[in-house]
Amino acid sequence: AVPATVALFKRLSVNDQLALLWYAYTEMGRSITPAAPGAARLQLAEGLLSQLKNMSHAEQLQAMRDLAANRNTAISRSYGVLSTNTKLAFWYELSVLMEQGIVVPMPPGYQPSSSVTEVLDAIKSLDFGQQITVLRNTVVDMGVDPLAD
Ligand code: 45D
Repeated sequence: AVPATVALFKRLSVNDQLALLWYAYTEMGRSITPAAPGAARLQLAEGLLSQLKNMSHAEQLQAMRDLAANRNTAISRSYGVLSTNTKLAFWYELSVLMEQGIVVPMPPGYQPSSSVTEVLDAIKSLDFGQQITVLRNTVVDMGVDPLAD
């Protein structure tokens, strides 16, 4: 079930991937919070997060699209060196910053596409541990590995 769900995610467009992560966060946020000792891990992503915080909303959105699309940018390369859990903690923190209006918020009244709803439903049908595994497998392949040739 996990590989099939990850495959569904990877077939989504870049916008839909971002939207999916957002809805996963809003639905799972409460259960994730206690499980996210992200604070310690986030120090490793601090430079990356402060660069994003200093961008305009349009630039932040572009940077997130670039991550999802594996576009080779400075941000994507900095992301690429993070560990998998730090990548998750980084996305989690971006969601929190979106709620605070520091990072570009979801457009008001945004309606997820049917593909997003489909992947979200597939994730919801999994148990919590599997949900985390799906999320790990989606964010781990984002960005660019600067050590790959
Ligand atoms: O205008 O360290 C669209 C554990 C449309 C434990 C858009 C853990 C157009 C160890 C593109 C949609 C494994 C539990 C705009 C950690 C438009 C540990 C924008 C786990 C504006 C950390 C969309 C942590 C945007 C976990 C900007 C499970 C969307 C963390 C952005 C999970 C979406 C984190 C974002 C999740 C989603 C984070 C930022 C699910 C982030 C999701």
